Amino acid sequence: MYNRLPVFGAALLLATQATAALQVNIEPTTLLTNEDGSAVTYFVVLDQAPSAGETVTVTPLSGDVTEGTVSGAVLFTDANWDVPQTIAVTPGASGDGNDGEVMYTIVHTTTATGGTASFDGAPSSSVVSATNRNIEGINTIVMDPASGGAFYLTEGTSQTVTVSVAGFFAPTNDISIGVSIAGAEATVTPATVILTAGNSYEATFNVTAVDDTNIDGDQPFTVVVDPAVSADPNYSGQNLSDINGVALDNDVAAPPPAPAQVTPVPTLPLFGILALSGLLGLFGMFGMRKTKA
Ligand SMILES: [Ca+2]
Ligand SMILES: [Ca+2]
Ligand SMILES: [Ca+2]
Ligand SMILES: [Ca+2]
Repeated sequence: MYNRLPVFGAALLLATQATAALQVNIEPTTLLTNEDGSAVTYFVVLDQAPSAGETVTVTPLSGDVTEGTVSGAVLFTDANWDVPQTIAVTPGASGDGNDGEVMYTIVHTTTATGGTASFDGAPSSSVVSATNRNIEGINTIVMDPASGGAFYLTEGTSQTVTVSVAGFFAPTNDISIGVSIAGAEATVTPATVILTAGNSYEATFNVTAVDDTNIDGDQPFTVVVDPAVSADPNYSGQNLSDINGVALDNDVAAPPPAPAQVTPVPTLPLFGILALSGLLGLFGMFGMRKTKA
């Protein structure tokens, strides 16, 4: 299922590190969650193979577990070092009052055992900067997921985004939000999300990475989210963050042309022709002798 991700890992390597230093690569490095919302993910991968027999453990640590907790450590060996592994970030729930948008960081420690333990203490390419949005005591609109590895989409695959009202006061009018894609690497449908009393002010849109035929590598795209349009002043103009995604290329170079087929030597017919010419030659010699005689 992760057939594209080794190449993604290679892209990360190119993007973040050109030297031979051992490093743990992290993508994406910014995350946005909502209190009571769904978890988002990011990827971890090594920039080169550890030594034979070595096990590398990358452990994430949340800087604020009341606003976001992380899933457990991920392990790499020389067999899976280039296959990105997922870490999930679960947002801290509501119940902590109207605390606004709280930013915190997720750092990583790297340990290694076995082999030459070459990755022991290896640094990470970046910390992850996460933001958990408050939903209490305000009228707000949220998207889930709003960021993260869910938007690293292999060409041809989609991600559904749920848009809903998370305010304490129900809207008094419909809310419309336009969504569009910057660039040609993805599409979005529908182009307008409409929250109404009929759908309990919750609707979805889909982001799909375009399955082109270009061998163009992994390409970034942005889901542009327009400010909300509504006659309810509590919701009008609310401007949700745009979504940053990556279309993971699934096109590969055509294999080199097969070597030209060598026509098998027709040994038997050729032998026959040679034998026939030999016989004809003999007859010719006899003929010449007769003429001379
Ligand atoms: Ca909070
Ligand atoms: Ca809160
Ligand atoms: Ca394609
Ligand atoms: Ca492509």
